[in-house]
Amino acid sequence: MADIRNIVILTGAGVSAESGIDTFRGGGGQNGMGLWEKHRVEDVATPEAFARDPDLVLRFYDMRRAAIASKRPNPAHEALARLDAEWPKKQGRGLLLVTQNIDDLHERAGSARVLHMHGTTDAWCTACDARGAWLAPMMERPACPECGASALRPDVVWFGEMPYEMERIYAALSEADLFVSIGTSGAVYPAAGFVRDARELGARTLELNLARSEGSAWFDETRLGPASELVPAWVDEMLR
Ligand code: BJW
Repeated sequence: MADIRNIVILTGAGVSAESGIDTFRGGGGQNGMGLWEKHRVEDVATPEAFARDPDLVLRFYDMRRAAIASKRPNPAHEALARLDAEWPKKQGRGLLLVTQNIDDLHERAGSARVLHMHGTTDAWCTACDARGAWLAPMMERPACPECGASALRPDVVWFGEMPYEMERIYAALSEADLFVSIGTSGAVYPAAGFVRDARELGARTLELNLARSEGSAWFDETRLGPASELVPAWVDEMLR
């Protein structure tokens, strides 16, 4: 791995599936169904769906926040935290972990540099723009601790909204020697386009997934299997 200095890692729902958090599009979660069960995520994870039926959306995120709090990082999160700690210590080497997941399992495993491009389990006040950690239900329309308005929503990125940290992500992709995608279906842009961007900018590209993603043809290499096995083995290779 002597020629690799800068790594960008993208994770999706598949990295948390073995912690018991269901994926969005089925397969790999605890109950084998997509997270929204009867609904296509594209129909409900939108600002329009929230305006139309806020109870449906708030109930979903209240349940999700509680479920996430009860889960633990798995060996894939732990291996990525080991890489995060060890890789940059070798002079001049950089690593960025970009996750599409709103769960905090990367942080709880010990990863320090994590960008949540689709948000977190925090609350966002649409009246005063304050953001902060939130554990209580939002269904009851609690008041914002900053301004008192009952205008909290989950601090997540829905379809049609701009993902977070895009400038930092594209800056890291432009310097990456290796782009690694872990447990994401490649169905949602702009994340699904990172492999093409990274490749065109000169990076080697590696996919670790239970099944091939939609953009699988763009990867130089694909390894198929559960993240809890593939990721620790790949991290061992990188740190050898
Ligand atoms: C395992 C495993 C195991 C299982 N081990 N692996 C037409 C063409 C192109 C784009 C568009 C278009 N029309 C509209 C768009 C844009 C739109 C979009 O992509 N739409 C698609 C439907 C086509 N995108 C947007 O609107 C985004 N914003 C945007 O584009 O802004 C403009 C912009 C322009 C230019 C630059 C930048 C911005 C916003 C997207 C927001 C997505 N939000 C959600 C919800 C977040 C909150 C929440 O968590 O509830 O994000 S949707 C949902 O999908 C969530 C996820 O992060 C995201 C991706 O899902 P992920 O992680 O890939 O999960 P799954 O379930 O799909 O896949 C699981 C994978 O795990 C599978 O591959 C399994 O094999 C694998 N797996 N078990 C390893 N044990």
